[in-house]
Amino acid sequence: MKTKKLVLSTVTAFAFLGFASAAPTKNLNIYCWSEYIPQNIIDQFSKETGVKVSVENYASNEEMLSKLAAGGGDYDLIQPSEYVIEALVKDKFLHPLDHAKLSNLKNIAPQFLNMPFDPDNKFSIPYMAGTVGIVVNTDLVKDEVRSFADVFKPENKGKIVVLDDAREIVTWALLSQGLGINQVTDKNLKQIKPILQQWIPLIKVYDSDSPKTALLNGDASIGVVWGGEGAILLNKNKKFRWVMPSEGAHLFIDSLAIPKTAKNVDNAEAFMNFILRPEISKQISEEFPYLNPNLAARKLMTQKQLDNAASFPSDDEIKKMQIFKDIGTKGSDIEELITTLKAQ
Ligand code: N2P
Repeated sequence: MKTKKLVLSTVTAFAFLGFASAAPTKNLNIYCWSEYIPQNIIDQFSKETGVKVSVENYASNEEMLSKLAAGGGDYDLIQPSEYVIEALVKDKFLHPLDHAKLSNLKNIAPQFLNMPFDPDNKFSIPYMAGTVGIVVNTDLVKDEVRSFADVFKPENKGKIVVLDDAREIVTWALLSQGLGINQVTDKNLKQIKPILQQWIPLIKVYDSDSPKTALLNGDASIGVVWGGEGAILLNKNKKFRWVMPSEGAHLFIDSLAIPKTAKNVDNAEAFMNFILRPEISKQISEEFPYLNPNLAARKLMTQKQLDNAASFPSDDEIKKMQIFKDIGTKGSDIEELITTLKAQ
């Protein structure tokens, strides 16, 4: 008898609330890399869930971090790379994930789960992985290109497009000296400074959002770009060739994570689980052909997609790749170094 009364009053309370105010808008604020999450994926999610999604883009991890540090934005979902997840976990900035809501995480290849930057994926799920390599327009560059050293030759002055990313540029110079990509010490920065002083004046275009554009419109004939951008170029025209730099490359793992300050955690987790669906993840790869860590999605992809060397490096190539680690305050040293050299 008592129970029944309680149930009845709960129902009445719900009905009352329902009439008293309109259903609250469901929101999700995403802050992500540009050219990475297709608009039609956002639209499908909104249609299915009724969640109103707003998206803001950034072109580098550092741009995202400085906006977060300045207290800007009101984000529910961010998309940092591995070394930034590592730093944000250290800083206790991320919201722990409810794995009960992430049933599709099982679709991710084991090699991309439980990585050192986030053991047990407590705070992040892999979105896409990839590497950075060289694209050559073989109509315009006739010399054999195998390495970063071959790109940054005086003959290529004014023909080069590169990512506008200090950590990247410093990495290529470190690799060219046989140094590890995380060995960012004062001594090594001193060693690579003269190399960068030769390289930087040769560069024509800096573009992290869409480095393919300069290669497509002829502003550049050779470039150092994200794998997914290279893959798009290979698909567009046979004159473009992808080269894995002989000095080495790095493997990036870009993840989705929820800031502690997020107001719409449930919607953020729902979006995570949505993009982990094989059918959705496959569609993401169609527009942005990176190294898709989702094995179930790969099963739905064509052989042509899987054979694109810029999207999917070979297992041997991947094994040799290093992964960025958080380098703490050395991060600002390299920003300063590159800014100074660009201005010279
Ligand atoms: C997508 C950028 C790729 C992110 N436009 C590289 N970490």
